[in-house]
Amino acid sequence: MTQKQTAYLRKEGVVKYTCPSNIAIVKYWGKTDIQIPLNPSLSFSLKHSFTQTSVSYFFDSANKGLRFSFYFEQKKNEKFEQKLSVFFDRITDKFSWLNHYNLKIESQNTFPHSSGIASSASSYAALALCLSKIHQQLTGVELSCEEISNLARLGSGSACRSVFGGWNTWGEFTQKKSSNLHASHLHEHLHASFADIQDTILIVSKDKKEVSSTAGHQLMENHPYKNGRIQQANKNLVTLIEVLKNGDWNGFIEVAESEALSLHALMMSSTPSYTLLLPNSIKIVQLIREFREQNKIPVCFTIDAGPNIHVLYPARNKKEVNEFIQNDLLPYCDDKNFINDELGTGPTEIN
Ligand code: 2P0
Repeated sequence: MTQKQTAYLRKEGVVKYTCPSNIAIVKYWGKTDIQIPLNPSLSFSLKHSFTQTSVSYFFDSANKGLRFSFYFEQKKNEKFEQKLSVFFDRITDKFSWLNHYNLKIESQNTFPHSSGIASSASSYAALALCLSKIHQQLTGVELSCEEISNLARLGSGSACRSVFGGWNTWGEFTQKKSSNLHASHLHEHLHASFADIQDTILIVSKDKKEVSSTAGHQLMENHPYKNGRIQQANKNLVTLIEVLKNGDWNGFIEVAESEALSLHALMMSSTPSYTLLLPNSIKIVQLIREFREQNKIPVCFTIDAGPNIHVLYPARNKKEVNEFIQNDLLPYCDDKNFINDELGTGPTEIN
């Protein structure tokens, strides 16, 4: 046994975290190197849509490299184990104890698969939190939230924003200290109507999408609108931060809807081009705009990389918007499926 191995503080243990997904208003789309974003993004963390992950670890003197197994909803998931191998390869230089311990990772989500909620964001962030905690238990070294966010980014870009609750930026831009390596919590005093923002996710389709986000990011590399997109996101981000401070819902609506439709326009103009929106997605977009115009209620949409629509509104308008959703929008959803969510406070360690 080497000196390094005997230095670890524990032989075994188990850690458990819940971690929310997040929804971006200014979208991350395109990357260089290992999850370095082409443009800065801004999201808020959800409350009810989260992943719960536990990692059990035990020291094995016979180990000569990483050994782990992954179970999703109690079933062994070899496909995700392969993805996780790539992640672990990226982090074993920082966490050398990974070569000496066996890990059993067990994960489950509170939201259904392909529901328009980014499961990679909450999964990798939850795992990063668990690994950081184990690191602390074995070495005595506690990582900062930024370091944990950096770790989550190496699993999935958007995951770095799930390590914090509330509103978060990720990616460098001119007017604020924000890093490409990790997310940063927006510490500015935000208007109360954005501190209780509601997000009702309308499930237009549960089918697995034809083009993954990772493939979509790659198509930005030679995209004809790449530079224009980078400029647009930077401008929208600066505007959005002001809007959030001032409680300017009209400004918010303009940025949120422009970002959502621009994201899908980038997909439609990639080579090869593709569409993830469905006819019912567009119908819902039109109905939200009509309802807003007629009722002067601040309600708008954002869309992730899929056909499902996130309906955003302040808590004070919950009653009218929920009635509108029930009566006018659910008929365009798959089996009238939807998920009510809202801004949340971030991850929790389960003892
Ligand atoms: C976002 N999305 O900002 C954007 C908007 C989807 C649309 O980040 O390859 O799962 O793991 O870094 O983070 C989805 O992409 O991709 C995403 P990887 P990720 O939330």
